[in-house]
Amino acid sequence: MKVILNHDGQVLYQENYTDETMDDLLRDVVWRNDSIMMFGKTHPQPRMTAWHGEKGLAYTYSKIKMISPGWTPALLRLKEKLEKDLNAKFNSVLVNYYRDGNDHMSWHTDNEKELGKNPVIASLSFGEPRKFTLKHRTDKNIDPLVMELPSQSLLVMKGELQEHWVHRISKSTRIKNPRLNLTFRYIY
Ligand SMILES: O=C(O)CCC(=O)C(=O)O
Repeated sequence: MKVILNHDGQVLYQENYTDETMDDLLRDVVWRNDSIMMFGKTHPQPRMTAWHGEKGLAYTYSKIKMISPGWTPALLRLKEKLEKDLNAKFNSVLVNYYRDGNDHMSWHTDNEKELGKNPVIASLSFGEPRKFTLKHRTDKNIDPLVMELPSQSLLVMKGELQEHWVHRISKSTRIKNPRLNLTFRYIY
């Protein structure tokens, strides 16, 4: 794997990590239908989301509590490959499906307390490449890191990255095709 960033945390990257396809990975995914609160109003999330992993495992973000219905066969295959290749443990995956370029994810960090300190997060992308940006939280002299994540690529975030950096998937209204992203995590 290539080291893309090694300052206040690490980002590793590998193109063509897997042969799994978006169609196979979407099979049996149980979609959620949660709204988020923004400025006192509820809005549908600007993407589709699902939560899989060990059956019954709970994860809360943006005040939304999700309970895992178990692994799908394809997600379990990927989890096992990642564990072997990265020498890490994963018990869950957050599934984000961006229907087109209007769907997005705003600046945030994966720092929920269930993830523990310095989590290893393995992010796999399928379908339309989208722009992923990392921005340092406090040091304005560091340029943001912008990457296009192609289909079947793997990006790993680890070390202190979630403490010091925020990330997002920006809107890109000319994009008409969908993208699937899987972030494998370990929940304590
Ligand atoms: O879709 C992506 O690549 C980013 C997903 C993400 O930021 C997250 O799951 O925390």
